[in-house]
Parts: sequence; structure tokens; C-alpha cells
Amino acid sequence: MVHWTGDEKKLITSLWAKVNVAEIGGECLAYLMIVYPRTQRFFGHFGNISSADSILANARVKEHGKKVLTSFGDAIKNLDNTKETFAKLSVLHREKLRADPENFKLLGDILITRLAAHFGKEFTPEVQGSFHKLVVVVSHALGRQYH
Ligand code: HEG
Repeated sequence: MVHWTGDEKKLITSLWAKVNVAEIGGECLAYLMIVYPRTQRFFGHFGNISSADSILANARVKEHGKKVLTSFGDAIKNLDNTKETFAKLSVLHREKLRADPENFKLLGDILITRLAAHFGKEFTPEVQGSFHKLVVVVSHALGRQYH
């Protein structure tokens, strides 16, 4: 089981309190689809995703990105319990959505870049390290039902 230090927990929760999940969530999903176009196939039913501009302007992309990042925030509320927190979602992503677990890692990397862009100097190497650990943990928890 992953161990979190008090410092890591504090760095993560205090930055997260300032995150606008709607804004950054929408950006994360949009950039995932733009930077890794293969991920677009999961969202073909979201309407116009034919160009970077249309993806960035797409209301369903924004809405779903908010949903995903809100759910990511559940991991932060349950840092010592992420596997249970994502057990059902893991089954859903595997059985219903058939999303390759590699995609969770890609989304995690995009999230780190968006946090760095929004928070600048405040996104110190210590904060970044803690978030990097978190995206790996979330990715494992979501990918768990694949094995
Ligand atoms: Mg997933 C639905 C969370 C990454 C593809 N995702 C959902 C839902 C949640 C969620 C909460 C709604 C579930 C429901 O309706 O009950 N997703 C979630 C998290 C993360 C993630 C927390 C990673 C941090 N998802 C992810 C990735 C892909 C993906 C990387 C594909 C590249 N998710 C996906 C699709 C749906 C969901 C296709 C259904 C979208 C829809 O049709 O509404």
C-alpha cells in the first residue's frame, strides 16, 4: 500500500483547494484529446471534435472534463483508500468503456502540465512530486480491475 507523508498530504490538499475543477478539468480532457488524438475515439459521441479549436470549445468536453476532475478530487479526499474509492469506476472503464489503462497515465501527465501552467512558481518541485505520485496512484487504482 502506498504511504503518504503528512507533508505530501498537505501540499496536495492545499493546492487542490485552489483548483477550479471546471476550468482545469475541461482543459485536461481537451488537451488529452489534442495531444493524444487516439484518445478521441472514446468521445466520438461528444459532437464536433474535428479540430483543436472545436475540441477546446466543445461544451460536452468541458462538462465531462469537470466530471473527471471532480472524481479525481475524490482520491484526494481518500488518499489512504484510493483502491476502494475507484473500484467501481475501474470496472466501468474496463467493461463498459474499454479504455486502455495507459490513457489514465496520459491524463495524469496532462493534469500535471495544466497545474504547472496555472500555478507557476507555486507549483514547486515538492508540490509537483506529490502530484506526480498521486497521478500514478490514481492510475493504478483505476487500472486495478484490468488484471
Ligand atoms: Mg473516465 C466516464 C472518471 C479517465 C473515458 N470517467 C467517467 C465517469 C467518471 C470518470 C466519474 C462517469 C461515470 C459514470 O457515468 O458513472 N475517468 C475518470 C477519472 C479518470 C478518467 C477519475 C482519470 C483520472 N476516462 C478517463 C480516460 C478516458 C476515459 C483517460 C479515455 C481516454 N470516462 C471515459 C468515457 C466515459 C467516462 C468514454 C463515458 C463518457 C460519457 O459518455 O459520458
